[in-house]
Amino acid sequence: AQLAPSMMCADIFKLGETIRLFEKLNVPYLHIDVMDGSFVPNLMLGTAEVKQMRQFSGIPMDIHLMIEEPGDKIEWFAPQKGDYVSVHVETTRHIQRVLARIRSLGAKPMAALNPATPLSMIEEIFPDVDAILVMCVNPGYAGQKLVPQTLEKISRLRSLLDDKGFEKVEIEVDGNVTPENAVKMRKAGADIFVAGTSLIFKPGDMEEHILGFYKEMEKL
Ligand code: S6P
Ligand code: MG
Repeated sequence: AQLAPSMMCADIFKLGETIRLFEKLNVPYLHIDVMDGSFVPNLMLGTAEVKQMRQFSGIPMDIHLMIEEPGDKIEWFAPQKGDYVSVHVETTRHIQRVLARIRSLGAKPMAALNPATPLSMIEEIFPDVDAILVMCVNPGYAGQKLVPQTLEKISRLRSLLDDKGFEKVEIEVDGNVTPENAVKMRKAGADIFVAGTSLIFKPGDMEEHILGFYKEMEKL
């Protein structure tokens, strides 16, 4: 199980020390939520934040583009080898082209699905992705409640991928990943866990939250 802390949930006044802690704990990705105020009802992180974080740290990024027609904006984020870039099937009309562009830039392509979007939307693009992002809340905000039927969706997706020979394609989950939900999500087949206000950006010691997560995952 891998963690991808959601940087929009971080305290911007402590951003430097928070990222240094992630480096110390070998956190594999920084999850970057990009929102355009059109596909989702909020505005969030942009190119300046991504650029500054890259200059500050070498932790790979997991860039989650919640924007209309992301195809011509991929380069704005200067994807690097080791990064994931995810685009939503709901907003990307020629998604195979966009996924191929992400790969040609050296990054790992990922397709994202809202809770209400059926898995049939991605069945044809398994060869084009390294991961599928199953949204477990409707995107736009942190601090929302899990849409319960997404748990069963994760296990259905895992079986579908395995049955078709795509065992290597990872599943990322995003939204209300509490310690309890993370266990259920892991059992359903999730590999990468976006950690927001439900898991690490909450009261208490962040290092303990992160180590506690990995300890729970090891037991499974
Ligand atoms: C939601 C966004 C997410 C949130 C994350 C917050 O639109 O894509 O990445 O930042 O879900 O986590 P939590 O634990 O507050 O739901
Ligand atoms: Mg996200």
